[in-house]
Amino acid sequence: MKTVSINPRSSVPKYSQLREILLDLIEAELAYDALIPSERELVDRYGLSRMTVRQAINNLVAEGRLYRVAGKGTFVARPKVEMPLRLTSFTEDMIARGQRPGSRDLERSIDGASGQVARALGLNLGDAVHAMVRLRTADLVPMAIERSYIPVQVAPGLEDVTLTDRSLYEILATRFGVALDHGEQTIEAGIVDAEDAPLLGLRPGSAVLLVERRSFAQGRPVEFTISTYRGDRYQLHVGLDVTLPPLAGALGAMRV
Ligand code: 16G
Repeated sequence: MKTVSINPRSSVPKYSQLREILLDLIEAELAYDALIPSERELVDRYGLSRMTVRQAINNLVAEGRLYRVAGKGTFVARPKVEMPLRLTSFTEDMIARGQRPGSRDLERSIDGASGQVARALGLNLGDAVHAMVRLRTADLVPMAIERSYIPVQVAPGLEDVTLTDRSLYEILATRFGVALDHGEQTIEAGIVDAEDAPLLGLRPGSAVLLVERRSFAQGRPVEFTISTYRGDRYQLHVGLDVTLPPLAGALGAMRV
């Protein structure tokens, strides 16, 4: 049921009730980048304190549903991007969404594999790997930071190839003949660290999704990437199947 006014007797905190009202307003009436009513208007309209109104708005900003522009007000954010659950590249994914993919090299080097990297790529400790830290953008908006490791043996000379606004997967395929055919990914919640926050345009302590991906070519692990995705811009969506109880058939047969 739609909440249209604040119920002072409800066990639901008032800021949560206002959050629901604002979400309804966003979904029913407001387009992306539309200005929402000011704090003052919301205080007057719903008979709430300024603190309560601010808390509701702060929560929606933290969730990525609203964004603030200093001196202008609070606006409706674009819908979140669904994180692909396929072995797709950032470039392909953004192009499929009609957005312009971008990539900026933050660091490039050849390093000795650390324990974690060596385990992920099936290498010995200290084996040479290309280490790349890239800021990924969509329509110039920062979306993710990717820290990727590729065995030097897999792509000798990759250090001389610029990755600015280019696709690593495409370069691996076209220049090094590496066709990725399998991948695995772990996704967990995290908090952005002080180094990544300004690059992603986030406040320190904001939520992020930490994604670890290993991708393989003909059974061999060729890429290990740890990505930090903005929690306010990404969400996950998965289809769910029903698991039929394994004994259902047998029980049915017994009843006959
Ligand atoms: C995706 C992958 C990342 C890969 C990159 C290649 C996730 C979580 N990560 O962002 O592992 O390195 O694509 O993209 O999806 P590119 O070919 O555009 O450089």
